[in-house]
Amino acid sequence: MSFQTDFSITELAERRKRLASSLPEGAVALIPGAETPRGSTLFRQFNDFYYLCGVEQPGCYLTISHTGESVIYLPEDDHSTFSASNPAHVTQTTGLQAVRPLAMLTRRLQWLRILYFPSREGEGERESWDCLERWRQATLNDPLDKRRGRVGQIAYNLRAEFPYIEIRDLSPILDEMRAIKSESELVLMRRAGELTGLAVVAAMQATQPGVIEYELYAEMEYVYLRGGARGPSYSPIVPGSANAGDSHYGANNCRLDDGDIVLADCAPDYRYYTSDIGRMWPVNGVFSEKQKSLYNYVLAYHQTLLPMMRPGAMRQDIHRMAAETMRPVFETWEFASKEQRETAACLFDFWDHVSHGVGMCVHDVSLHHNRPFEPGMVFAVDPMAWDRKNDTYFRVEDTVVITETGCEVLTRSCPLTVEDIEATMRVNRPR
Ligand SMILES: [Mn+2]
Repeated sequence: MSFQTDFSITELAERRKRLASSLPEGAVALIPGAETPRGSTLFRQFNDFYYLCGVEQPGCYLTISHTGESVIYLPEDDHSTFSASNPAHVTQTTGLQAVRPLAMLTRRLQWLRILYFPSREGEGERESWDCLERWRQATLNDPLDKRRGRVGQIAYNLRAEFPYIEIRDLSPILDEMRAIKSESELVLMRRAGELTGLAVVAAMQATQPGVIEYELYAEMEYVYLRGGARGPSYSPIVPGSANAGDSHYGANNCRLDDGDIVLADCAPDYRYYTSDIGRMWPVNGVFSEKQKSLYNYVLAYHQTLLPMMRPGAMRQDIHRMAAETMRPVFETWEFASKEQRETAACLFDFWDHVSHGVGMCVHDVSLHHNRPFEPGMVFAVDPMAWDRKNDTYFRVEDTVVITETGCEVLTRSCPLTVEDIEATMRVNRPR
């Protein structure tokens, strides 16, 4: 496929127009697309590029001038559906104003004074901006490697080749735009959220003592693929009790035993959009009293946070208000032990209940951290009782979108309460 079908060409044109209106006179934005895949993997476009024009073809560039003119530069590759030798086909399909061969791009740049270019690395398969930053730092610090990533390398080359062009950061403009999801983006995010929840249901129903963590992941991936997703949007995290404290555990190769609890943190890449979830359930299908008391407490915290998600709310106020609401609940809660009570107390000081943004990648831009919530912002609500000292860990994570009046939970297809989880696990359980 060369061109997406999920957004109208009018909506894509409006995005480009909005970007153009953020540029000063005479400036041009340059957005690089993803390169040709190195292995036998399906090509996946960079998110920013896809967001602005929907073209899925390796090695392309997009320019948007402050007047709104958008031009796509295509590598000269006659195997492609989209080809610079058939400009009418490209412009009619995409709504872009012009198509040119890639060789003409440097000529276009020569005359520029101000160029807007992303500082963020392009997000591709299973990639979020934060993991890309870590990768870029690691390779740059390696004295014999020094790679910068595709986008970083292009920026470096532009500075070397056109030292007189002032290069400004395009990423904050794109972050602003991508942080607020349109209705057509939310259609995809609802489906991504639904698949995320249904996949956890499948994993719950396949759980029994003796199962290996990766078997549960396999159940989830099956649901993604059956549902039309290309696979997971990040490396799946399916730790049993022994590994639950490691929030980025990914080996998924340990056996789950009677009495253990298991966490699933996994979501699909569904037509360039994703979701995020964290659910925990008992391997034997029934929460012990001890597990139940802490799980229910974290759930109560979660259910205190959700109604506070509405337009105009501020993250730090919500953290404070939730702590105030939960303080008297905590005082009278019957915890199973002193250690458990200490673990639960961690929630008051946890700083990330209203967590990262979610969108085209699982750790999407997070503009809701320090400004009032707006309709269309999507993020994870993820209260966590995480006690390294006592080696216990409980969390309940959902992805929500802010609406005009409150919020909508995108991952609500996944059971949440002890009763619903246990009832889910009784269905089709192998005996
Ligand atoms: Mn998360």
